[in-house]
Amino acid sequence: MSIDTPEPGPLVGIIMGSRSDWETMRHAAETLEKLGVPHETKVVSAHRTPDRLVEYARSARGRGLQVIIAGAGGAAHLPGMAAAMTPLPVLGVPVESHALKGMDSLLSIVQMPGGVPVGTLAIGRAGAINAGLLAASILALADPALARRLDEWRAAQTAGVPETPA
Ligand code: RP5
Repeated sequence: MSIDTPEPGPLVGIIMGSRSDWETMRHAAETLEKLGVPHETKVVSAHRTPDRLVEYARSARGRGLQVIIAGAGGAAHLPGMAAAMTPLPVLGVPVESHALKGMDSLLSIVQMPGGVPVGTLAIGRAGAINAGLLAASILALADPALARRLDEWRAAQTAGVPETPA
């Protein structure tokens, strides 16, 4: 970017309950990077840093964010609590836990009470990638250039699938 064209502010906020979630959540960031979607990343724990969560979720829309991707493992309350405090769409990524392989994370995130939605993705890396793609699709509804980049991404994926297994 030149000095005349300031970097656009982040449109997607990627939050995660711990630094240990980054190995999974980096796939959401990398997906957005490939698609040219401005985003930010932050560790925000529902349990260990509740005040940081409140500040983040309540200020998200005012700061220009349009979608939040929240990843957490175990008793994964982060996506649901974020959704409780922002009108923005929240996409939840269940991080694979050691003890229960992410089933705990999945059930904690997916079983929201009616009225406070979290769009829940698959456990682990696939969920993080798809959260990035889904966030981009949401933004693409109002961004034709991004919609074209998504179409190109899909076409490249299709072209990369061989017809024979070996
Ligand atoms: C959750 O606890 C985090 O989202 C993480 O998946 C899990 C374990 O955190 P660490 O003990 O590795 O920091 O809050």
